[in-house]
Amino acid sequence: MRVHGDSPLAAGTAHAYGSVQMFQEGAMRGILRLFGALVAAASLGMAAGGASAAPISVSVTSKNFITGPGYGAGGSELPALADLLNVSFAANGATHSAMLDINDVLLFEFGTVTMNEQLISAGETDNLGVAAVFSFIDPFAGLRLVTATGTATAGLVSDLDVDLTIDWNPVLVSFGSRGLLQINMNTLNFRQPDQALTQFASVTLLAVPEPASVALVGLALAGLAATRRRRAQSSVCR
Ligand SMILES: [Ca+2]
Ligand SMILES: [Ca+2]
Repeated sequence: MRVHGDSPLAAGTAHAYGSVQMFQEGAMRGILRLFGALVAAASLGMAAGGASAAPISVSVTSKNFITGPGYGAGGSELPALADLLNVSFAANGATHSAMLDINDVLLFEFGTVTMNEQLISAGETDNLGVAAVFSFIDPFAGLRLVTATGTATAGLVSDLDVDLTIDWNPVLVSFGSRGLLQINMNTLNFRQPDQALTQFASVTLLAVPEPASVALVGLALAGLAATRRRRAQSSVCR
């Protein structure tokens, strides 16, 4: 697996972890979890049999965020009235491109998310879904969404606890017989007032699933048939 992109982990080597230390604790944990998920996804891809093919050109832009109606600035901050969670989402709009072999990862900064609340009221904890819009140029042209649930906990933000979690759901995107892309993003955990976290995104080229699955089933059936033959032969010998 190779990692392409503009994040500290893009080098894909052990020493890349050292440069991650400059990141905020929350972002680092998120990135490491994301990286773990990437390794797991890559292992899965390899286990599935990874058909070898020419590298595929992947080019994608971090277009924008679409936020649920629970987010917003303004309105009342009186605990009894407050109903908008002040979080700003900014996609950086940059385009990222790489030639990916199967299991390779294009890892890049999608944007920045900042929470500007001192106190979260009960009324500010609902309707906090988010979608991130990816605009692809290669290997297909079009938009793809990754969605997240947002979970806020009412109370003072300045304590040590996590106040808002934005947890993304990985998306698989098929592009015909050439294979599958998986889009994923690191979980964001906000713990402090006025905290800004970097939102990373990864695009992984996974193995072509169908032929590999068929091959695995074929192997299993062949194994079963061989076992039956051996049993039949040994019972004849007796
Ligand atoms: Ca508010
Ligand atoms: Ca806190």
